Amino acid sequence: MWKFGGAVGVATLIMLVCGLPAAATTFGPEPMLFSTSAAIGAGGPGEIFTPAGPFPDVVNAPGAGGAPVIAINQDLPGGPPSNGLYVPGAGVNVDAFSRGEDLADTFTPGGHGIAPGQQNGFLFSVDSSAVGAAGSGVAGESTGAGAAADVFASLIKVTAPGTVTNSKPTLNELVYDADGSFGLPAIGLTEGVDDLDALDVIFGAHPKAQDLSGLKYFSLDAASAVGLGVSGSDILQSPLAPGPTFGIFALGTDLGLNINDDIDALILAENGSTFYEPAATLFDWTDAAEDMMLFSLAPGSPTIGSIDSFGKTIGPGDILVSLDPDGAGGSPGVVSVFVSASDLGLLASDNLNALDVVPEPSTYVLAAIGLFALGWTGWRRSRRCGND
Ligand SMILES: [Ca+2]
Ligand SMILES: [Ca+2]
Ligand SMILES: [Ca+2]
Ligand SMILES: [Ca+2]
Repeated sequence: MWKFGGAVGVATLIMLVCGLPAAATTFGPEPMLFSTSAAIGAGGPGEIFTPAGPFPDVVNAPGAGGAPVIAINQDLPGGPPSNGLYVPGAGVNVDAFSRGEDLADTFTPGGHGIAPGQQNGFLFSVDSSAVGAAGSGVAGESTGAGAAADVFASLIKVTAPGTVTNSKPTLNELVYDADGSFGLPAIGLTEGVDDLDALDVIFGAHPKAQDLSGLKYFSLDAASAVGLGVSGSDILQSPLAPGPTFGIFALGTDLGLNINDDIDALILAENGSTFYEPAATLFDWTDAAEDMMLFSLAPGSPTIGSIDSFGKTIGPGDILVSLDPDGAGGSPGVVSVFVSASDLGLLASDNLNALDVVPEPSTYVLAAIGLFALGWTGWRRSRRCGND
């Protein structure tokens, strides 16, 4: 199943062993799924795409890549068992997506979701109006052709409610580029035209990295949701068993959101039950008895501008969490800011519209060395760093 050896593996290893060029990222090519806000060549805004690298898999390749291809279909006439979200209709926009494996315990058995004080890479995109904090990666791209089709990373540690450390000197950096400039992993989108609006990246050594067949979790934009009788604030899921259409994982109103809110980005570490089990307190999810679900809201959502339980004003660039001491069957959860826009190097007016979390890059490096050890053994016989 794994097809990540060969040229990409060697290129990654050159970066690891020979040192990173100034413009390169500490996040290498990884299995990546995304959606867009409008149709691209391969399909509409309800499809989940993957960059078309030199290999038939879901890994974004360094440098200029080919046009994206559909990885997971919005709808498939005839129904399961094929790979799809099973959302009917033309023009539907999926605006948040996760396979439910974001730092789930299948990657680190015994640990589930983000632990207190644990540093992780938050990967995100913004919309075409975002500016970014001065000196940040978003600011660098937004002054040019636009940051909306790019993916940025912050290195974030959340120690306690409202206590957040970002160890990126520029707060965020460009890690996956729309057209693969700077030798970064390419997404295959057009700068200044496309807007990447949903993101799911799983580190290559994760057992689900190339697995597109499991349950998928997602949200629709407000207009699409109304047309299908749900809310843009609902988290939906692909069918649990062969069936005609999607199901509901969590109602926005159960999360403590307004029915007119619109979730536009999603991180989910689902604990394997396939039902939503809300955390009662921050980090409650680490025992895998609950799910870790983090999300953002779209501009215009009624909850934007309200004050959370920690005294913070909720904005469209914030990463939010719903905490529910009563559990899913009791009163609605309470929405709070988990990581604020300013902690990510965004302005309070910027909109974050795609989101994921991955282990910090040092974890990648160790695993990548093991992963590519075989290819390296052969490659090193004929080459030396700097001799090409
Ligand atoms: Ca979309
Ligand atoms: Ca975007
Ligand atoms: Ca939504
Ligand atoms: Ca948002």
